[in-house]
Amino acid sequence: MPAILGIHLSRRQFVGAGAMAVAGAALHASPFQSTRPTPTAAQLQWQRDELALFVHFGVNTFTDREWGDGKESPSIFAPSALDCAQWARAAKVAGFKALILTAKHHDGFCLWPTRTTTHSVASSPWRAGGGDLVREFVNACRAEGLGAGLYLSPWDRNHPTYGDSDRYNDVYIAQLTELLTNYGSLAEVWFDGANGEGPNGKRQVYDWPRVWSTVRRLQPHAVMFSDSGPDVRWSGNEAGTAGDPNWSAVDPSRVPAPGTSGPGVIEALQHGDRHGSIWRPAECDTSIRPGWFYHPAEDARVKTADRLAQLYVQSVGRNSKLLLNVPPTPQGLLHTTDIERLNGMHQRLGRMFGENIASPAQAGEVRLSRPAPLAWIRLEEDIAAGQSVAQYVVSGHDGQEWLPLSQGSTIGYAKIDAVLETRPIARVRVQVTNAAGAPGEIRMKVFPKGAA
Ligand code: FUL
Repeated sequence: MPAILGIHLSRRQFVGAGAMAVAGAALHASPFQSTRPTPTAAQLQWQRDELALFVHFGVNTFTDREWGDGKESPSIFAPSALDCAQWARAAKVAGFKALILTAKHHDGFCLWPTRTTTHSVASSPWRAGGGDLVREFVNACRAEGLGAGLYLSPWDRNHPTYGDSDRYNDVYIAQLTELLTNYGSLAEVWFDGANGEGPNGKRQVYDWPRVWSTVRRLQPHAVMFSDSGPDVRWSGNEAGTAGDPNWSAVDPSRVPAPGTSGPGVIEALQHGDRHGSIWRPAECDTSIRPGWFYHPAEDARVKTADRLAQLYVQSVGRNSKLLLNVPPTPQGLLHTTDIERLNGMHQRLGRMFGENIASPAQAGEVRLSRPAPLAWIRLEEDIAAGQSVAQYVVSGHDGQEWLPLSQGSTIGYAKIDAVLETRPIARVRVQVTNAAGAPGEIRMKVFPKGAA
């Protein structure tokens, strides 16, 4: 009987083995769930994209504010050189696989010529009122082979029906229907949870079942994001970092959808649930600048390439996805500093993870193509079959003995660990010491020190 639990056992063997000694420690008694949640094809694709670019653009870009009050005149919306192709090109070059645009933010101004309100680009001087920014955006994404997603704020500070629940719900569904039917296939639909109405503000009760069924019906391949799903959940902060551990499954009773209030909800969003019954992975959103919208005063406060590369490790490298906001200027272009930082991030990631020296795994152990001091180890479960690993240890052999390299809890799609050991390593192995289900083979990628 193998003394070490995990990768070199088949699923059947693992389940049959029950509680066995694991590298000297007993496997915690809880029995494996017989059926583990698994991702849909859309959730799998969403996760494999790893990086998406968030684009906050609208009347706030012209008022220098973060939240508009809905009283802005459409006449202020006048980007002088708007070029969605520039946004998509910058995203593509930097390794991003999808973009998500604020089709409508909380101020209610619509970036497409909707029939539901005159508060839209149709009333603006941009393209003499004949423009459709959503159209230009999706076309630009497609031209680069990137996924397109749309953010449609439920909170609407302009529409006169907001707060008259049934009437506004009809308006909201009409807006959603326009976006879901007129612009081809969408990768993601983003429902923001913010509401700043305050105690004396308007009370709107959203019809989420209707919203979700509308998206399912009209865009069956899109994932839906909100604070708590239904397909993708918020990671619980706007810093761009995932929790550790981070389970892709959740217990729906702990994360009422949508909403983030209530005891333990943020923690549940950050960490997911080992025993969760529903696959609902976490998305990490943050902005390259302090604000979500462009402000000239923040031109010197753009995140550095190093920080962005670190965010990749703390999001994608913790079984999540990074949605990085890069807001266009009032010209309608991404700022040159932001593009330079995106390119810098891409170059750093290329240096950090460009050379995998692991040969194909044999029974959880990989031989390195050359002995080297190591910088990073990337572990991956085959999440198409679910997520199982709850605790693992990675060791490296230097030709004489096994040395500890890293240890952690969950793996999921990817877990990236920095290696502190400085001696040259010739072989690397991973041992699973606790699991929620029968773990399949764990892929290991090993990156040497030096280049970064
Ligand atoms: C928040 C919003 O209030 C911000 O303006 C931004 O859109 C962010 C992504 O979500 O809830």
